[in-house]
Amino acid sequence: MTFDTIIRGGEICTTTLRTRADIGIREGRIAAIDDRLTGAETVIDATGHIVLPGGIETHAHIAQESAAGVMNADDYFSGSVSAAFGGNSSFVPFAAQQRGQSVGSVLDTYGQRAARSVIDYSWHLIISDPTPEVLTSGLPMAFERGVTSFKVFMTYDLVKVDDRQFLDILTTAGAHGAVTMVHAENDAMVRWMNEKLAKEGKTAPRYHAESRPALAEEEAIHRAVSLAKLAGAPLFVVHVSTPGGAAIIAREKAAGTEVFAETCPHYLAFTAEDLDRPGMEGAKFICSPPLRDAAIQKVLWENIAAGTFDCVSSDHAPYRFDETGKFINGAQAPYPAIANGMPGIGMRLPWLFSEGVVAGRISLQTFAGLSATNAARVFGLDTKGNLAPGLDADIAIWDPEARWHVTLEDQHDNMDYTPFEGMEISGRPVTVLNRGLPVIRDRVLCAAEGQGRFIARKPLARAT
Ligand code: DUC
Ligand code: ZN
Ligand code: ZN
Repeated sequence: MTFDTIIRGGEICTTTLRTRADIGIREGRIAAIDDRLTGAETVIDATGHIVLPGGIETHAHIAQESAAGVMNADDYFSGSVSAAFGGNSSFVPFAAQQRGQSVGSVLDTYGQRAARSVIDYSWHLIISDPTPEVLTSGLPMAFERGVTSFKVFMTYDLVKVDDRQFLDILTTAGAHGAVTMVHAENDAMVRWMNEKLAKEGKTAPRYHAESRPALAEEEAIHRAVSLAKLAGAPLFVVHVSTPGGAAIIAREKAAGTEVFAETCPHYLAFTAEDLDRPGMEGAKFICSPPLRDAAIQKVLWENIAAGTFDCVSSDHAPYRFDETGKFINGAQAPYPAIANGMPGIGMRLPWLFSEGVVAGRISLQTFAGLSATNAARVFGLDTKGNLAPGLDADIAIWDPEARWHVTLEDQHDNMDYTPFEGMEISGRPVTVLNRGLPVIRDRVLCAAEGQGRFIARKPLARAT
């Protein structure tokens, strides 16, 4: 046999290619892309389907304690299964340092947690305690182990770093070609708003949006970019939710600054009005930065189409609608005490395909870039994110004609709600391969627990 598997008759689409051809897979890698390949043990008929690079999810909180110490609802099994049903063949969740913890201990902890994954994985290392030891030996050691991206928070008491610490982290990261990701919101503005709203008795979920104004994000993105420029280090701004933030990214990109960014489906699919659903239902939509309004959605879409955003990421932060998650501080907790985040790892790509490609807002090629190729480039997954001979056979086969309504059961995560419930979606991944092995086939899970492998990533390829 020439190949282990042939994917036959699909329409192959990458950022640079759109053609009808077969893909031959051998020993987990793409061996050939050509017309009418023959000679394989397994043939997957992709007639009428679109064959894309397997999605790479680069913003997900899996088996992670939140900034406030609440454990996510998904472990690496349920999180990776949900990701796979959503068209992803690999993901890069976070490994979060608790203050006082060594980097080695963080990576060991997450190594044990991630051993259950059904798809390949790596981590971005969240740094909350940049001691001299962490900076001089912890981060270089992480880098040696193939963890080539770090993340910092500019807000949240238990994890935030100040500007001086941020500069130190950027400097170390930049020296190694590591990308520093940032949650950019002005901490003092948010605290000041929380106090003001509390005094006015405004503690219902709907006030969450008001408490984290666009100004807080825009100021922090501007500051983060300035710090990164001063340090000469690459920066990735996560979950951009404002036109002002997007404008800063677009301007800096045009000027040649090494800045990257993402936005997330929930900013495009929902608005602050969802926080005002009856009773405590609005708690399901509490995430930070908060949901905004329809006007910003239009601008974010324009920026997606214009290339301001390298990725559209789920920011899957699953907290159940019960006392283990959203209401860990009580069923009527004021909004700042409600667990912060929304689930969506299984919906990122189906939603983006439907509302982006099918609705005519972005091309299929742009979709390939936003779902996988750009993430692979920025985060150093050099064997993934594209369809070409020699690369890992990480492949998602989509049925572009599928029409379906979202239900919780479809998500395959460990949540008790999906914010996307009932939405009509056009297009769906049916089969996902990771290193040539089916993870889901015809929408049935066929991967064994622990089939995923750790990906030792490369540094960002930097312009000279
Ligand atoms: N930031 C994230 O990146 N995810 C969930 C909540 C948050 O504040
Ligand atoms: Zn964040
Ligand atoms: Zn997040």
